[in-house]
Amino acid sequence: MNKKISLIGVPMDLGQMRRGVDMGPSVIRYAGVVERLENLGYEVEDRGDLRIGRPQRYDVKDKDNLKDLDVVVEANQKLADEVVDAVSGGAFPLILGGDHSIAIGSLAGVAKDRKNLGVIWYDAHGDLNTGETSPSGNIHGMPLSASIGLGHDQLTGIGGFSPKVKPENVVIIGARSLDEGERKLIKDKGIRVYTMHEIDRLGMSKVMEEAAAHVTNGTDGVHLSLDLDALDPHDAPGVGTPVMGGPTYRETHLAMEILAEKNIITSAEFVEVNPILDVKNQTAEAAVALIGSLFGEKLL
Ligand code: EXY
Ligand code: MN
Ligand code: MN
Ligand code: MN
Repeated sequence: MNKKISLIGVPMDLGQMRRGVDMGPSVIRYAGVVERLENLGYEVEDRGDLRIGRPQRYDVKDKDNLKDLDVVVEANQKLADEVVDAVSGGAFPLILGGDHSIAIGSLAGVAKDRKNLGVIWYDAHGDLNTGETSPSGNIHGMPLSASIGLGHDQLTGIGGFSPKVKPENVVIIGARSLDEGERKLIKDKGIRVYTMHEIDRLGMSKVMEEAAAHVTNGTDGVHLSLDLDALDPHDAPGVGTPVMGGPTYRETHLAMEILAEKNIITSAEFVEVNPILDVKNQTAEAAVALIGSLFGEKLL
């Protein structure tokens, strides 16, 4: 693993309607992410938080069912530039959300130099809506579709090129809430999805072995996009869109350890931690423990 990490905070909460997820970077730092990584021997450059604009409050129907589109686009463009800068300095970009809409900017930055990027999308949701299919108009339900080149061109155009990722290089893990348009898209594009059914049936270990093989087949790097709402809400209550019946903290921890053993992840983000909805910062602490495992922490 690259021994130099650039930490980028993105205090964004405009991709969805529950305020508070903008404090995610702050509480993940408070839970000790920098110290945890330094104790593992990494050199961590904390670049601080990006500055995010204010909500626009227009009627979403006037804007192609995309809430706060312009501010979300502006923030993601900033993030893409920041990631490009971190990568050009030779660092592993570790991005802290913020809501999941920021994955558009992370992937735009990372994919600039990796034309065959693999992506692991660890999430209760598919995040494959567009303005046409979204039941909510919330852009945090759209970052994966935007990154494969679908949806509004202000979203797909972030970073100045599209698509960022090929659907065949993507694996979704932990899905248990998919909208009709998302299910259709998964079938049409042949996206590999390990729903909770496959996790229950095969076990997390086998799922991660298969997923790792899939995202490294012909790719030149792998981005991990980990939405804390993937975890069962008992283990990660501090998220805006919880869905019961998810992988446990233990299973997710194992998933991170398997990725660490395989040494395949070249960039990552941890998103959707909302301290207002959390219980004693438990979700931020889970995020930090998972980051520790992803970066090779071992008990013995
Ligand atoms: N599929 C629903 C929507 O598009 O509104 C819920 C999306 C939640 C997305 C969260 C962050 O992963
Ligand atoms: Mn998500
Ligand atoms: Mn989610
Ligand atoms: Mn463990």
